[in-house]
Amino acid sequence: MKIHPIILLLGIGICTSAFAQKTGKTYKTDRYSSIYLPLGKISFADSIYSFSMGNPMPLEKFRNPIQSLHEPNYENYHTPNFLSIGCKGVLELAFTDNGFMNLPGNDLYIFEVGPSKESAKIEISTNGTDWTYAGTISGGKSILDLEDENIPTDVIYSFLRITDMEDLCRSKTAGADIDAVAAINSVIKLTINADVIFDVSEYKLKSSANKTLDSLASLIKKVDKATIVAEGHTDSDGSDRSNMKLSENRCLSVIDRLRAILGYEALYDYEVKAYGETKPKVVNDSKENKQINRRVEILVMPPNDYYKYIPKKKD
Ligand SMILES: [Ca+2]
Ligand SMILES: [Ca+2]
Ligand SMILES: [Ca+2]
Repeated sequence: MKIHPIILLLGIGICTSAFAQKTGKTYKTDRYSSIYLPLGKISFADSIYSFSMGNPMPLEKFRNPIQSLHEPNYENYHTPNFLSIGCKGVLELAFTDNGFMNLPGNDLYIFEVGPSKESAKIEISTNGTDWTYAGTISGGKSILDLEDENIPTDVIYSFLRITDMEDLCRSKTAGADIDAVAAINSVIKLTINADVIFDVSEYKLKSSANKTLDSLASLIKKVDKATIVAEGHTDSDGSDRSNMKLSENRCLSVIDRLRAILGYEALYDYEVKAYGETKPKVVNDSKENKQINRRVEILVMPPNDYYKYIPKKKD
């Protein structure tokens, strides 16, 4: 018998207008416009996954890939605070403290700088190996709504690839000029090994779980207002029904503790998604694999009312 995941909404309506939202931040995109990012400086690409300089190359001072990471800091065309990727250059970026999804509204913003807006192809990936076309930036259009390419709405991506499309190959800054890459719809996802916080088949937290949940809470605190989703998963031992119940109870234990640590007055909503054994990460065919499947995944998402502040795309 197929058992559907149990989804409980534990959120309490919280009046937020009186509170300052310190995580979200507005960034200037040019002299006249700006963009609001719900997760502020967490939103940006964090590390270079790979970089293949195009040909012709830009001047040497514009070749430092690190300049494409973190918050935008473009000053002017002569100051090398950005990376020019060269004609047909390929830059692969990784998001390490956040991921991005196709959520309502625009999802990605590429800070392509300098006087000429060069076109580039954008692809995205969950694992850095399999890539999906996500759109093209060109002629001043730097924003992408993943909905336009029918990107699924339940997948978290962690990699983004930019490929220069050869608009301006003979220039001091040949190729697309990347100052920063932002995930507008940013989420944080963390996985807890269930064995670390629970005894076998139990849902009461072990006393040694405190340390794990404390450090989880301090990560969550990077976001001052969010929906925290706990997703519970088991291995395939035991019945479907008992595993569903176990994963639900474990999520509730984790949420109860997080709530206590983060404070009941904090601006978080909580949600539990129990999946039992229906979504294994790996095949349940060995002791090691079963341990990988026993887990609680924590998703930290800015709540829906963040998105209404994001400007709608113009074109
Ligand atoms: Ca980041
Ligand atoms: Ca979208
Ligand atoms: Ca930069």
